[in-house]
Amino acid sequence: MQIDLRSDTVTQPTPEMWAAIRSADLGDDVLGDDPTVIALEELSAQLTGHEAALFVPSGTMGNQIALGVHCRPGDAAIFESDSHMVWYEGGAPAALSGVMTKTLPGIRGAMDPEAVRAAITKRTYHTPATTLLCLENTHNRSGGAVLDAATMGEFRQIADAAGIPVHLDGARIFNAAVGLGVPVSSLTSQVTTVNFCLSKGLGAPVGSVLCGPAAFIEEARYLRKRFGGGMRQSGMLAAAGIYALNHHVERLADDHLCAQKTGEALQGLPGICVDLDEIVTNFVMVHTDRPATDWIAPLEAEGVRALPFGSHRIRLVFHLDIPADAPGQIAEAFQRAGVGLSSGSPA
Ligand code: TLP
Repeated sequence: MQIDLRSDTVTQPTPEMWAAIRSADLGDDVLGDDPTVIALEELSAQLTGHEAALFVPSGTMGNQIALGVHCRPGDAAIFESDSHMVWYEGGAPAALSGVMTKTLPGIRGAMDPEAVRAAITKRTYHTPATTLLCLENTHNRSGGAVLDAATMGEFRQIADAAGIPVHLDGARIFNAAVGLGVPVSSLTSQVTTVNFCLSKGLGAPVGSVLCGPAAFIEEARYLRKRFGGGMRQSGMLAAAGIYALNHHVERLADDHLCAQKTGEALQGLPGICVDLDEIVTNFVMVHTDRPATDWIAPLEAEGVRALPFGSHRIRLVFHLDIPADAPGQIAEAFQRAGVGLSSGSPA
């Protein structure tokens, strides 16, 4: 059996989740009467400590709707320079909302607060108005790194002082909460708006939820329609989301443990290096001596699928379809793949 560590997006619904999908009450969500979507939105708002919520097809759409509501064309928004919204959303801030991305380097996803303060410009004859600060938690390109509540609160204070909102790309905010051992609301209530994904570690097949003030969500609903994200009998997807929120949050700790054990099992293997201190949620970043792309096919031949994430880095993402005994198998696959590589000519 293949161990698919390409992403936590690859999970299949469990039998119980399928049962929840099959028995969902459906309506037409564009007409506003799908009871299961309404129930998911209410549950999401309650869990995150926000007034209202909107079910959207993807994390990308949730983030980009937020940007479109918070900003006007020509405005600037601040992002950590390795953030998903900058790297992996197809240039959407510029293409869809005319937003200028101001990027600041971070350490494990955390920007320097003083640099953030200094980057917030007011609209003058020369400078654009900076109208949004974006955060990402957990931080994908930093290997699932976590921002704690105090750090998030500090960014909120800086934004408040400048009179601008904070949007959180919380695709994996439940991993952050479980990793820190805190209720998710202690993180999500620090920000003006948050988008979280049901389709990642939570194990639902499709969907994300954008949460925020009621007036914001009303505008977001309008933009969702404009972006083509209005769905009809989407209660069947929302039912999977409700099931995931009720049954798959606590178990994220199992994925974190599996990641940690895999990191330990990979220690000392030739040709790779893993920093155990970097493993705080469900990601393991494997640093490779040879180009990361050289490893992918040999690993797949040994039963492990993974993605290169940078020239000499492979990302392993743990999720509910990965069995608890996988760490040993993964280490064996790396060992065997490495033997094949070292017998070939060096890159
Ligand atoms: N991330 C995907 C890829 O796009 C890289 C993955 O496999 O990790 N924010 C964050 C932090 C994300 O990691 C992702 C997906 C998204 C937003 C977008 O979610 P979707 O894929 O639902 O649009």
